[in-house]
Amino acid sequence: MAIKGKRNPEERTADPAAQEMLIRADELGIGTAFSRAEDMVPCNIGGAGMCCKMCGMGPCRLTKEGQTGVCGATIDTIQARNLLRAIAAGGAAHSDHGRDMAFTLKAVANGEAEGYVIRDVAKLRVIASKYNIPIEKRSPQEIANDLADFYLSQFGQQRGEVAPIIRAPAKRQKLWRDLGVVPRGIDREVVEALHRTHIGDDQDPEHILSHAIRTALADGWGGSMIATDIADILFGTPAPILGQANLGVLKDDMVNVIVHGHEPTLSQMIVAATQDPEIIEYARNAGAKGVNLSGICCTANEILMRQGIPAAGNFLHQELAILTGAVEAMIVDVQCIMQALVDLAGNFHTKIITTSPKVKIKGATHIEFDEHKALTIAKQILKTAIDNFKNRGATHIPRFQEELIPGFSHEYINYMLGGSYRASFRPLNDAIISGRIRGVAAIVGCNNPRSKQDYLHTYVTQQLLKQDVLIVETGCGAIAAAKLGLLLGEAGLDKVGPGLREICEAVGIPPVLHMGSCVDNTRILTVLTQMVEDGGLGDDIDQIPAVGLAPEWMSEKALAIGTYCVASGAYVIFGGSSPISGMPDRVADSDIVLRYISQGWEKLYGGKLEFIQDPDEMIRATLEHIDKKRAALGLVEYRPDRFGRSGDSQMLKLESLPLSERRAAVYGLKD
Ligand code: SF4
Ligand code: MSK
Repeated sequence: MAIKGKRNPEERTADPAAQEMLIRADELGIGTAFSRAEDMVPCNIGGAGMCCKMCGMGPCRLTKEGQTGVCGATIDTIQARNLLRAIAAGGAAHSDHGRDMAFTLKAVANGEAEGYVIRDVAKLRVIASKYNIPIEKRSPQEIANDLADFYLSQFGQQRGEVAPIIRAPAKRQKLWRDLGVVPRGIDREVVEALHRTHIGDDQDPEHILSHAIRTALADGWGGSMIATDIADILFGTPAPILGQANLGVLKDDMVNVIVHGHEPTLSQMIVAATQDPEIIEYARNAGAKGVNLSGICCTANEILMRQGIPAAGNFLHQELAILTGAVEAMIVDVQCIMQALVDLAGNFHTKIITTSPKVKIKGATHIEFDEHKALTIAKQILKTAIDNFKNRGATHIPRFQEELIPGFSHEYINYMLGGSYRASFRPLNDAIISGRIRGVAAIVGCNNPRSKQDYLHTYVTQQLLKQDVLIVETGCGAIAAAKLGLLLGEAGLDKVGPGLREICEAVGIPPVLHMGSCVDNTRILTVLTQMVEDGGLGDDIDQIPAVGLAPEWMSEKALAIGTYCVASGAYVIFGGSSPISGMPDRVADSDIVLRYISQGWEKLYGGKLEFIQDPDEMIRATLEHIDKKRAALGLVEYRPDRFGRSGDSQMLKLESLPLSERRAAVYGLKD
């Protein structure tokens, strides 16, 4: 999507804190992703997926009718190969994170990981039981050791089925088996994806795209699901907790340390180290009141939903946080880390500290993380940040922050709907069946500086809430909603439809549920599966009135997530531009692949992937799909006027009325 000219701050972002920082960036003459997006006109051929650079005979750009690459590759083959490679890269990123989590679990089980303990033994036992790992009369360490070995074996599994797919609805598993897309192990699927897309290999677009499905499934029902399981076992399954979001969480009188990226292993230990008396004393001796930890991107989500550590922002806030001049260190691990950070930090005193053996940035300080001595390394990193406090110059921290309640794991939603003894999704299913809740939308994914930051996320969220659609969110989308105050019960309820409001008030939940980081989209798969199992909404995920949206997507991981959700039966809408849009006005049929992943995949999987730029059209398509699924299930037509006469707020209003008027209000009766 090309941007026409320089935008003013209100056109660049919907977030007032970000607007303030962009004005500061302009005053200081410092570029950001927002300005670079304006300067960088995207290549319309590559952007449409019409360029191939898979071999040295190219790159080949197919811009004329009937044109092929030097090898004879057609436009649909090239687009399918490009999409498969992107999905393979995205799935690899998530799943490699899952593998590292499994190594950490193994080390913790064997007492080799300094500072870590197994926090959720109940979840460990539940997960181990799913794979027939014995749990009776065994210590958590013994069970964890076996589970770690089992999970580690899944990544490189050469034959058979990746184990977590047994957690999908039975009908879906059968469909995948019938279509031959059950993944073996993520390593095998990614290698095969690269092989198939090499010059002279797979050249049937539909065949290529079926491997895209298999690769994405290896991520969603494999590597990513494993990552979420282990993060919960080691660091605790999230439950609601009060947190804050936006740049206002930075503090003038404290050493500000930001963790950014995706892996919870180091950030959890940084959380522990900030509370260590030795570190607090060290910070005081440096003239600060202490260490103020916050997060950016999905590392932020990981520690926000478990410990309530504030989120300084989402993807596009990484540069803006440094522009405050108040950040002593930004500690990064993997994924979504802009190379621009180092140059930007050169204008201030901020140290960019890389920690992953997989990620180095020229000019950054590298302090490599090793889970075997995690606490020691965490303290070393914090001392480096504290030592930098004396170098701080003028600061400019925007005073914007909102409170939020994150932490709605699948387990907690189950509990909150039914209590300890009747944990169930029954009330949610019943609310959908009765039409109080029209349907469910998962709004997930990134920020993209080519669109107005947070606007699409929050606009679509707010409009769907008014239509009684319950929203679950992850990743940067969740932080966008948090910054707007939508992740608080009372704060959000005056903005939602009457039926949804009754449910939120009765259960005591906000209408937007924060379910975690982008790797945690697998929690949504688990929720959908349980909704199927609890009955009344069909016997497979594709029958549930639900839609997934990634309005501001930008990463290859988002494409992998979208594809595994489609393969699981969901309608998925991406905003912004499509990486395989083609240019049908210049090359007829250059949108074959685009049509195939919508109509073709829908015929096979019941789910489809579409790219829609206009937010109102996204909302229309979402509601149309939800209503179509409701009708197919034979549910009552959605009619908001039938609800809104119960719930806490209504009760308070009624209490002030005389009895006769109360009866009239509730039952429409007249004396
Ligand atoms: Fe061109 Fe074919 Fe090589 Fe691609 S694989 S760059 S289309 S010759
Ligand atoms: S961090 S992948 S920008 S959600 Fe998970 Fe945000 Fe997207 Fe990165």
